[in-house]
Amino acid sequence: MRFDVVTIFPAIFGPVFKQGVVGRAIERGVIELYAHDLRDHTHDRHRQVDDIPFGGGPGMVMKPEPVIEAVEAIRKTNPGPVVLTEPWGETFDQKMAAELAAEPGLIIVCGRYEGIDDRVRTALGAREISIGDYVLSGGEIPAMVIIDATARLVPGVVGDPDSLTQDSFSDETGEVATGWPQYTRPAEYRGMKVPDVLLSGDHARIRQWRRQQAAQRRNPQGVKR
Ligand code: J9N
Repeated sequence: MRFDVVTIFPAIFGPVFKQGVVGRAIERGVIELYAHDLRDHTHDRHRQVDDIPFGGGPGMVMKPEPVIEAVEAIRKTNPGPVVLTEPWGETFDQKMAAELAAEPGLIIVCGRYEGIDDRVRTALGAREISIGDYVLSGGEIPAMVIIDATARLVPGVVGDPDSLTQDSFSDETGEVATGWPQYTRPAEYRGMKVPDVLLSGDHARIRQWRRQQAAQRRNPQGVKR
């Protein structure tokens, strides 16, 4: 799967995705990630990517031409949908990550300022996506969230396929959250002991304990549902 990002800060994507699971997947060629400088698609001396809003009001709006031209160039090699990161978009979740992971590619435009000229959305048939109800100063962090969550669902990105068959609650995407308390060595730390059952070797009891703990975590007040 190929990811292309259009941003005024392309340099910040390099270090973030050099690390970890996604970084290794890029090294292995399972996914590709390219960050494009929006300013490379301007035509004026000042490389201006924003302008004042028609109708007045505070802040600046991202100009349509550089974004549309950048995406048109990227589309020649990336057949995926176009996503605009905006605080008012559809809320990103695991289900959306799974939908996007089924695409051959994804093109993400990082918003800045008060928004992107709405002709970008209409001209490109783009989808607006939010990562949650809070206002960030730009779409770069949302783009990273979308890329990370989506890339992990691309076959071959997450190494251990065992994590998908574990007896834990996995949602419709196959992504796993165990939901039970985890412990590792040492078995006792500052007088705090790992629950005996986990050291017992009795796998039926362990499974039962984990199920009960996970249920309690999801519903700590014990509300009847
Ligand atoms: N969820 C979310 C996105 C944002 C953005 S995108 C561009 C500016 C702010 N804030 N919150």
